[in-house]
Amino acid sequence: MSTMRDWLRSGRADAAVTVLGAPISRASISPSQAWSTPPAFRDTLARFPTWDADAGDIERITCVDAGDIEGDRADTDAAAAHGRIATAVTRLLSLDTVVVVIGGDNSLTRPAFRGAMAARPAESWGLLTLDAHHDCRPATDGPRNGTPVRDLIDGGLPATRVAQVGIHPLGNAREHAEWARQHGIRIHPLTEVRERGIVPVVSHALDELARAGATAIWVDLDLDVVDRASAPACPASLPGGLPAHDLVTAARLLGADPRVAAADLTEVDAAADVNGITVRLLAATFTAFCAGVASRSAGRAR
Ligand SMILES: [Mn+2]
Repeated sequence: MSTMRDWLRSGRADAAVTVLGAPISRASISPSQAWSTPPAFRDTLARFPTWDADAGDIERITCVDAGDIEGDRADTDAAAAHGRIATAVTRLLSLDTVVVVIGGDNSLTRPAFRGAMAARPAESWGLLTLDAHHDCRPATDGPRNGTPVRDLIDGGLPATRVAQVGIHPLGNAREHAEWARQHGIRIHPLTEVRERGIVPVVSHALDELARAGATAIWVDLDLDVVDRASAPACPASLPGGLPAHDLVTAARLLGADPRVAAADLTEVDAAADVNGITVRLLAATFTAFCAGVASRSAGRAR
């Protein structure tokens, strides 16, 4: 076994990491074929080794591919697929494994997070996003890829248990940014990341969530946080976004933190990619996250 694709295929039932594909795009505000991404992601893992020079051997831990939920292409909206995502996440997180959901558009974060809460109700769940956007639009037309954070807060998640890293200065309407700030979301804009560096900012955000009482953290990695030159397949990525290496570094750091129980990687539309740039970034981000999980205390690795 030498590539991440082989590692994913080597699946064991009691794996440290479980991958779930969520091929949905009906809830995307911008036209998207994000349903095409999970299979492209798996193929691209063949380009990545199971050894991370910064974090060590990923094969110290095992992985299982739980496959894809049935997507939303045959449906008129994402509602039924959202239900399938919640059910699948609840089932998988009932086991002692770190779940990684591969989207699909960012609307999946709401049902996935709710599924996590149902699986482990004794935990106080927190949400850490790397996203150019607050995703705090009102769900006037139902849950979309721009509404999950507001949906979760309106549904009872304390806003102080939400931290957002990489908010782009040109990515949000004023009223949505004000909603986020007024409700108490911990906001770390791109400019702060540039000044302080990605590692101090992500570490700070994790500590803020812990201080707010979070005992388990869901990480939402919306790849549109990254500069459009490195994430051309994300419908809403912008010029001047996060450098690709900052996302990879953040993923490794987050994977290594035992408070992080699950993650999603969203908003990549593989059908719109340019020379594999975005799907390879997706695969690299996943690989770094797994390297982080592998570097957790030896007692938990298996
Ligand atoms: Mn988003």
